[in-house]
Amino acid sequence: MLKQPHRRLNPLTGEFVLVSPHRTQRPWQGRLETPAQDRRPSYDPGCYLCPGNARAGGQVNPVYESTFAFDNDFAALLPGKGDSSELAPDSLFWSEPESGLCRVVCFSPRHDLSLPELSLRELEAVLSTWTEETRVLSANPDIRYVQVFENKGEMMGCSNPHPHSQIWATQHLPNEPAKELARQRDYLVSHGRCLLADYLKEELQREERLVRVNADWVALVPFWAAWPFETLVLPRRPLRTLLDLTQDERASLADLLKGLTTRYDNLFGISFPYSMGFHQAPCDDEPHPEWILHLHFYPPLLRSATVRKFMVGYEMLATPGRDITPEAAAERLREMSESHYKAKG
Ligand code: H2U
Ligand code: ZN
Repeated sequence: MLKQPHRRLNPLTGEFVLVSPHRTQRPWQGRLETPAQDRRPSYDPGCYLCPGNARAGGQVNPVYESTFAFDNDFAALLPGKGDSSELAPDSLFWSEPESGLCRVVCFSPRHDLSLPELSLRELEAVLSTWTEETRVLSANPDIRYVQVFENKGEMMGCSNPHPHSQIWATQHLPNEPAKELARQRDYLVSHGRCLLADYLKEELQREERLVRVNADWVALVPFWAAWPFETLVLPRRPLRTLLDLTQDERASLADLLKGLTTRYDNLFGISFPYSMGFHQAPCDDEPHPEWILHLHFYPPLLRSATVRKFMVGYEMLATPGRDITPEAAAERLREMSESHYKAKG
């Protein structure tokens, strides 16, 4: 076990993370605070996202029975190409129009069920909806990137407890996928192989950072994780986007996500907050042989349901850091049961 402070490189972004294992207060020795129990009704008449209710913009939701997708009533982007007459890509004052579409995807009519509490069939329906949304958005000639993500929990600034995700599709490649594109491209050019395929192969041999695997997918704590319980989900086959999954791969991804998110909830006995999302290849009509589809989970919690990690100070001004090692975090998640704490009462 590495005990000395060191830095690790994130090959997907080219950025370092500082690891200080000698500072580790082993997190399971910390007090387990009693979490606020979230007991929600299965239907909330005041919820903007429940079936049959009116949304904030006045539209009325259908009485949906599975997933439900709609245009965000307060979209951050507008469709079309934008008006560039007032904006200039000018050296120190660069500005240019950004256009796109924002969608909201409710996971289920149930107000009280988050991803780990859905059945495998319901989880598959969520994956199918994300896939169909990706299909339509990426066929739009004005769209170059489709970002599917879920922002979960009050701690992450999620505005509505009804389980839902968002999709923002944009004219330009956003920052994070742009870094990943450049790094994956460089790796393909210099090695003749995919960065994430090589990485997965190595992690499957080393085993120490694996959390949950099945026939088609692997969830692990990446070697370069910055968030305490960050995970990366990788396909065993080189898939580029959600459109490449077979029905079997969708079913096995549902299985993997249910297992992983159940472990997250069981870690501190709460509905575990996080931001998660898919990084798919850009939809710019290029083949993208460098790209491997993957999912990032970025949870903010560190030691208990109420002790979170703050990315502040040195991390904002210099380099993100962590105490608990990625290997220790993976071990903690591996130890977790996959029977959900709520089901146990
Ligand atoms: P969060 O994922 O941060 O909770 O955001 C929920 C989104 O749902 C948010 O982008 C949208 C908000 O604009 N929304 C609607 O489109 N209609 C509503 O009636 C409520 C929320
Ligand atoms: Zn609701």
